[in-house]
Amino acid sequence: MPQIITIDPITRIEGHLSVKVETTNGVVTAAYAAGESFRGFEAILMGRHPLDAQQITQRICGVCPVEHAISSVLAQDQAYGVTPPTQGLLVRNLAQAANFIQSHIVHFYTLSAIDFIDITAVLQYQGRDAALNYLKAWVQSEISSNNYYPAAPFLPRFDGDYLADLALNLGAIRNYLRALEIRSEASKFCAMFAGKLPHVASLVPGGATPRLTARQIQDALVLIRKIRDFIDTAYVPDVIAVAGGFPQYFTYGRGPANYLSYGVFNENGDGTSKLFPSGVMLNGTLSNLDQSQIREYLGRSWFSSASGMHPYQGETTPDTTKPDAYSWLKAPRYGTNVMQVGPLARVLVSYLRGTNAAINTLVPWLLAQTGRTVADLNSVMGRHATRALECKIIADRCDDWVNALVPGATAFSTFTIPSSAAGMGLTEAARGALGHWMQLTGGLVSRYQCVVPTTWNASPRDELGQPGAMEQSLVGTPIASDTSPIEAVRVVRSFDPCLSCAVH
Ligand code: NFE
Ligand code: MG
Repeated sequence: MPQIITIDPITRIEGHLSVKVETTNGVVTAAYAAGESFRGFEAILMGRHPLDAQQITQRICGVCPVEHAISSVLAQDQAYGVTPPTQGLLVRNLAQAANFIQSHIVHFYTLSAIDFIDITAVLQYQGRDAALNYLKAWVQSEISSNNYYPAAPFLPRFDGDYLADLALNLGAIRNYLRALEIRSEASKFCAMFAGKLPHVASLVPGGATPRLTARQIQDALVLIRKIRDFIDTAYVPDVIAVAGGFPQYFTYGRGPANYLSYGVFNENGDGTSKLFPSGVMLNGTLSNLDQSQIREYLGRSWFSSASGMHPYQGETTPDTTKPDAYSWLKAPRYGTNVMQVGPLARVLVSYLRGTNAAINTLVPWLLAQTGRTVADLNSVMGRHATRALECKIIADRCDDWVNALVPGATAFSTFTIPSSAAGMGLTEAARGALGHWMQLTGGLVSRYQCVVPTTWNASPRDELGQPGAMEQSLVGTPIASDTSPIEAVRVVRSFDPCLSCAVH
């Protein structure tokens, strides 16, 4: 008889995810990931003015609002037939890049690293750093209280399952605290271009509204150099150290070898050149993206709408009584293929395309540092490591984009809104491929469908019975303790899931 372990809620992710795994002899043989809330943003948009779309869709999430704004304005650019000027592309790239950077740093340090580094190492800290001494006192009081906090898995029951090296642990703990400050610097950097955070103000169809001064551009340069220094001296080395301490996590979390990237960070006006190119990998073979292949299946999802529709035809009608449904996520597929999206997909597609010089250098460097092959990156550690590499590549490129800004230049092209139109905005969010598909009738939104990164990764089964990417990745994971299934949670967290986005 399989043992059933339910982890509900999964902490240190965004939104509400319940994961149920079946284990036989301590190894996962099946997994079910359930998104636990309905939000209804696609329904909220019906009948509204389209210029509300980039504001309303940002409220899908407080972590990746910028990317929803970008997706929406890209859909509107296409519907209105408008192309932003170069300054507008730069401002959009910089706002979006800043959001990736803060998201990746938060994901590693605040959400994931404490699954791997030994926070109790701080008890041996003897220096005078006030923040570290504060943390030391807190850890001491937690341990003596004997509270078993799900958010703080550093209690004695997990002894022996963390990095053993005291210097590495203390360094990572120091960086955990620095990461809080760098995250806020990245958000400040974002707000320089996007007006405010979260839920930015300046991104509009046709480009962006800021007219930057030379002083603002100079300030942005100072900030991005500080952020780049943190990525180079803390984030990337800490991920490599964690990878070195947990080699088995290059074998846990293997998902389908299918990867989807819409491509992101336009380097020219028509979007044909991107920092991370688009592409589809099916069982290792790379082909060009054909967005008409995108479908959303609803066989096991709580919706009564027609299943298997392209987002230009899809609808979102909730049905809480549907037999056999178990998730509020739809199940996006490429054709009928289950795809992984996210940093791993972007880095692998870019590496195979060979168009990004930094990736051409950094991927072989990563493999040499960790003693791994490209195939091993399809794993828990591969997801963490490619996320860190892409964070470095994006931050380094920001330096060039800031230097290309022209003080006082307009970032905006004018447009008129047609009565009837359609447009799609395909971009990438920190967690993967993000698309908005919009239709207008009588100048108002008559259909709006979002297909979101975590909807791809954490989707439930489809009508063919195929589990989603995260569900497949959990299979094969050894679980040492039924009451503390930390190994399964590490697999889930490697996807950086955001269920708020996924159910939208
Ligand atoms: Ni709520 Fe989001 C990102 C988007 S994930 S965080 O990144 O779109 O599904
Ligand atoms: Mg949707």
